[in-house]
Amino acid sequence: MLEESLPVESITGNLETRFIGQRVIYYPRVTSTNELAKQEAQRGAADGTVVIADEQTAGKGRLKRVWLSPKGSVALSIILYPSVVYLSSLIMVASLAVVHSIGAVTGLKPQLKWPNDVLVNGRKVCGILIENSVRGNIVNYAIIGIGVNVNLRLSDFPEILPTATSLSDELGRDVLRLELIRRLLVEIEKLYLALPTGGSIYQEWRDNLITLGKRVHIKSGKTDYEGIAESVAVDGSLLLRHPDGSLTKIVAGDVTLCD
Ligand code: BT5
Repeated sequence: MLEESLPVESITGNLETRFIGQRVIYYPRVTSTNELAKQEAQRGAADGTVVIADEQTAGKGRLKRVWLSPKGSVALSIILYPSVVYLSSLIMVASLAVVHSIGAVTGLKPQLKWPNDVLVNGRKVCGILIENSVRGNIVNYAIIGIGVNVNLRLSDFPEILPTATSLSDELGRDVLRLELIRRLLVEIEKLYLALPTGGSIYQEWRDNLITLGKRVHIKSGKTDYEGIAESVAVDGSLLLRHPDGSLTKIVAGDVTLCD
């Protein structure tokens, strides 16, 4: 397998960003990069600090689910201190940056599944977990956690085999993680810095969602919904049209496509 480790200088050296990834904290093996990033943020880490690991032993998904990230994955977390008005856009920033960078590095054409999955050929190749600490209107910190299945043989992981894929499985060859990581950091910064200009990121995110226009089943908390995923709002929530014509705004949930 390519690249057993990721020396910090190989990530930061000549990285074309102003602040994201200018400081990188690397571990061969951690519990969860998001957990470590939170600790760093509480200690006042610089804006844009990245925590990255070759392997996570307790990678986290949403709702206390497990995220598998063995060697060959990319697992990284970015510490940011955004204004509260941008918090709901961070998922758009992160997911579009993943789409752009996978596309640029591999030529594959990823798609987005609301709310936080990146798919290649209908299978999950990347999960994103954003965790915020907010008091009133003050953001203490926001952590963007990104896990990408880069050089993994999915047949080694039967528990996710039916729904997941990796870049190497899709391409039939390994991918340089370093190239993907550097590109991802550049893309995230570009999209993040463009947030105050408004508009375009929401539209591009919406246009990349395979979920829209489809009949879906959504589990949100203890409630199950079924209907047509009609649109998304600028705050990232999903607008679901029910068979009786009514509309529900869903802020978070798990989507299964019915067709
Ligand atoms: C996510 O949760 O997709 C968010 C994953 C975020 C992972 C990153 S890695 C860096 C940072 N540090 C962390 O500790 N976490 C973040 P969710 O939508 O809840 O999806 C979780 C579900 O995806 C699991 O219940 C499995 O079914 C499936 N899954 C687990 N590992 C997977 C993998 N490697 N590839 C594809 N699917 C996976």
